[in-house]
Amino acid sequence: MSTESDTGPHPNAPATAPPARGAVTHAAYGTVLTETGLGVHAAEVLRANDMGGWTKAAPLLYPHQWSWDSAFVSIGWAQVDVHRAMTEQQRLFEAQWRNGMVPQIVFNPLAGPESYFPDPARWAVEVSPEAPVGVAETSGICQPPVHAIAVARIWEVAVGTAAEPEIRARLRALFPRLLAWHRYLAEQRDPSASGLVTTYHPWEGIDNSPRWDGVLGRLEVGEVPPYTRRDVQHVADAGQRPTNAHYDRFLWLLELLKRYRYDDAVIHERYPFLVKDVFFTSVLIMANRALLEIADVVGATQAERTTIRGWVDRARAGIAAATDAASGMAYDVDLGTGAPIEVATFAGLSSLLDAGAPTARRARARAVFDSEDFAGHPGLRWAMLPSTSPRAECFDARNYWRGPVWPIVNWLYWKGLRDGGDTARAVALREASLDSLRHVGFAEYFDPMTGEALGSAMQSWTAAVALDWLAS
Ligand code: 2M8
Repeated sequence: MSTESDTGPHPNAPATAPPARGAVTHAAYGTVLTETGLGVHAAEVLRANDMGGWTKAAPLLYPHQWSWDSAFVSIGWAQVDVHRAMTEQQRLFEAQWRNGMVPQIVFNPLAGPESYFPDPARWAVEVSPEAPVGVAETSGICQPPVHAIAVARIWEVAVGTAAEPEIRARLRALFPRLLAWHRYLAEQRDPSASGLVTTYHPWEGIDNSPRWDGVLGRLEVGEVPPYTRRDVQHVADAGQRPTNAHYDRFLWLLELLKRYRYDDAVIHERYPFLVKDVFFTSVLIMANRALLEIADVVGATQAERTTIRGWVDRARAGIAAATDAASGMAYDVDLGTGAPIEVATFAGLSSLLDAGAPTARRARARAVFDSEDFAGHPGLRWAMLPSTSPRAECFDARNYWRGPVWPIVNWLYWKGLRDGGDTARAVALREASLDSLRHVGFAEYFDPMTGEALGSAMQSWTAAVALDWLAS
């Protein structure tokens, strides 16, 4: 690795050849970028993955529009072209379901069935009367609701610029859809009004997290039509991806969701993967706080604001109830057993995502964050939050959500720390994150101990958070 100097011939030029447009290997970077170079290359990644109105999550591994990826991506686009940022969200919400759900994947109609598995035929969402008709095809589940957070950030960037009136008008048009999305999560995904969102599938965000091992282990897998995994064709080392046994379970759950016609009421009654998810819920709290900011911009009614505040209060109480007094960790609840899922992952620190959570609860979570169980672990290359505690038995430094650092997760925690007034910790996390990105590039995730880039290269949401951190 060579170090690019700020006083070199061209401030943005890497010491080796610049990454070719479309290059998808981590080695293409082979240099340590300056912050200026980082910004230039991050914008280049977004442009390379831009499909004209929406952005592929990654060049080969993820050739469609993913829900929470696209939210982060629009946070990145806001620093490049605020109009384009807004279009990203509009395109995604065009595929919103009638019940308000924003689908995990909006499929690229031009990509073809060979490009990614499972494809639209496997999801067959037309079995549900709630699925959208006449727009791009979608999958039948959802992902963490980062969208209002993204839209509030777009607004922040647009205020005081020539774009302000146009963005305000577009926000007015999007607001009812954002509200319907949050209502779906508050009502259909929490019929008992516990305050905690129920997730139905590992693909609802944190795919092979050890948080799901217990529930997946209990599943009796029925007949799954034959399938070919595409993901392992794109990631050099299959050991970084979920196992085949996990894939069989993911696909069996999909078969059940289809059998139940993606009907939330039936799913809550009969389905075997029902998890009260503390991370998903805490992102929703952050998103509802952002939605209140947007409500001011678009002149929402008092009744709408009261509803949103009610969702925040109920979710906050849900997280308080899910927090273990001894450890300070928030734990998901497995509705199959009623027991907390006591696995040490970043989700346990979810109270830090809610800037309005009680100070004592945040202080406990912050102490765990700084401890050797997480960002204070002495073996870490950078003091960032790994996906699973390096001290946990299930920790695996190179396997997907079982240990690696994910920049987008650190961005969420950075925002939660900053908004909650933990300024010094937020500044340190931003600096560590930018330094890691200068070394690692725009990898999907990286080894927390060595800093080795893993997963896909040119991952859109990684480039996006780099752009936002640089601007913040
Ligand atoms: C990963 O998940 C997809 C399925 O949604 C996959 O492995 O094929 C996860 O990291 C998920 O959170 C992310 O949204 C998606 C696209 O980046 O990739």
